[in-house]
Amino acid sequence: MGSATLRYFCYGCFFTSVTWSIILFLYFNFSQENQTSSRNVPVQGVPPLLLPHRLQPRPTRGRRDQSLQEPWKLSPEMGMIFNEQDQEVRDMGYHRHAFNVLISNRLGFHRQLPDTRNDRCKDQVYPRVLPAASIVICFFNEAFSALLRTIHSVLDRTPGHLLHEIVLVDDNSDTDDLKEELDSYLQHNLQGKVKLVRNQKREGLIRGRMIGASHATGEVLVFLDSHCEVNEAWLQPLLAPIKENRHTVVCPVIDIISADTLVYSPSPIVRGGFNWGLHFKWDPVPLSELNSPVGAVAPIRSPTMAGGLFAMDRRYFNDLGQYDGGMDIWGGENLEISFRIWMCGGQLHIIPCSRVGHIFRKRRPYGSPGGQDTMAHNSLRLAHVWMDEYKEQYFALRPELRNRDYGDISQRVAIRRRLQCRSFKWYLDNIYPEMQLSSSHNKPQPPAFINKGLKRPKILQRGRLRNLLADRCLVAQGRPSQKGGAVVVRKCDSGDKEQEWSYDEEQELILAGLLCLDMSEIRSSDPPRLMKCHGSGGSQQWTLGKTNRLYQVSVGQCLAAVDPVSQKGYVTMAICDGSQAQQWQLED
Ligand code: LR7
Ligand code: MN
Repeated sequence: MGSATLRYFCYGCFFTSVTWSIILFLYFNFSQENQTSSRNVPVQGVPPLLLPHRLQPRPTRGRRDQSLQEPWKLSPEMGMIFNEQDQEVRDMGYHRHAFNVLISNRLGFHRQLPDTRNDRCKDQVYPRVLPAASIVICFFNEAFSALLRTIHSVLDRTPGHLLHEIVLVDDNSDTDDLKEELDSYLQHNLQGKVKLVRNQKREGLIRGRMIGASHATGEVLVFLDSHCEVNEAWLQPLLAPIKENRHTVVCPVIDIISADTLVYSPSPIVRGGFNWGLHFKWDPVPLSELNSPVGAVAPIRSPTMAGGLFAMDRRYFNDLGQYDGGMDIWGGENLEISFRIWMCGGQLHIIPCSRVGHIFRKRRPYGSPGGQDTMAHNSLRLAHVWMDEYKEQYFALRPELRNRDYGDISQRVAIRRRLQCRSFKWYLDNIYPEMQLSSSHNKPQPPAFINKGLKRPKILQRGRLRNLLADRCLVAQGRPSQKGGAVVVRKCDSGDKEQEWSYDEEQELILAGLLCLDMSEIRSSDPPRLMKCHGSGGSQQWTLGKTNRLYQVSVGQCLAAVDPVSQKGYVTMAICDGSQAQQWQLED
């Protein structure tokens, strides 16, 4: 940690006078990352361009056109490409950052956001006196405009007396604009409350956050990714429960900023879980948790956190053992800290009234310096320290990791002992009872229906699965009998038996009576495929919600059509957002 240099900057004065207002209209759809053309595709049923606009955000100095009800909406021109330079910004942006940097730059450092909170949140009253927060933001090669919008969103939407400071940790980025240009911007535009720490070598986000925390002096630490935007009154609801009980760790609801359009949209209220591949996933909130009369605003107990966005008493962060400094670059620390919080006497809550947007990218645009699989290394460490005999569930999925070296964990084991933490069994029984043991890969194991007396699960529904956006049906890319084969959307044909899915009481989706729609629990970013039905839920378990979404239980995501106009008809798993691309109808 001695390898960091620290600088202080000034902010203040004039940023408040500059309120960029993007008073433009919405509804556009951009070509996806893998396309290089500048084609803009109108979304079905969407109104045409209403206003001609300037593309650059414009300071309004408090003057806003009241006739525009929804000033956060984006102009269809926002993503258009007018010349070669635009094309280059967009293409390089996707290449380096995996999101649409052209739009991010055009948005500028300030923008208005839709208030995504439940209306009842607006009536909540919080104590005026709350512990002040140090906001810790680690970044590695972040897009300049996304980083600055993150910082300014905090400055713009946090009451001064609650904002102790912002601590930026540059994890040895090598992009030019994050050097002198960033120094100069911070120096000239931001006063007093922003600290910048520069790592002399790449540490990764886990040690990076520990370095940030060591420079922070506020009573509470709030961690954010470097491509976030905090929403209206986001901080008070996080600080209040910590003030009440400093062993409570809290997460905001993570709203979705689209990587392609930068449109900010609300997330449904979900909570954190994980699968035996040790990947984080989103789970529906059990009814028992939502039953309270204050359901829409009350904190929700969450077995795990996504990792990037949370608030925690600073002293408690230190007492609880910060993070595992033996973990590298990316991955695993989110489950590790979640298990540690619950098993060692704390609690982890999601706060529905606190909303922070995050740019969800389709891929991670960076690797680790030596090309190692840091997720596997970090997961091994957490399994060996925290999971007792249940680490076998992980090894059943990843047998090749059983004898892999994971470094020295003695200090972490000592922390577990010092804090007298409970067993992993206690955690599963009490905090995550929904977690099913023995996933599909825990073979040899006959399909569940064989154990249940040779009775095949009852078919509940049959028909074609039509995607509402693409208006096409889910089919096998090759033959429906081909194990491991991909699925795509093609023209619907009611006479075609190879398009027929059955949905049974085990929540399996079976194509043409042959194979089940299946997700890899090891590589949860892979698209779904067709596999032999194993009858033990998890990777083959899909819920068909009333909103027509196809939710995959093991990875906690929804099935989506990738690009409705492309003939390729690819589908993917994505964070559930209720969009049309994620709506499927099972019909005759
Ligand atoms: O070497 C690195 N050094 C860094 O400083 C690599 C990354 N970073 C920074 C990076 O610039 C970013 O600000 O660390 C932050 C997180 O990295 P991302 O944005 O690449 O991670 P992610 O959003 O893909 O992944 C999620 O899981 C991670 C597991 O290690 C972290 O916990 C991330 O913080 C976490 N992000 C969220 O929880 C946001 C919501 C996503 C969901 C679900
Ligand atoms: Mn992120």
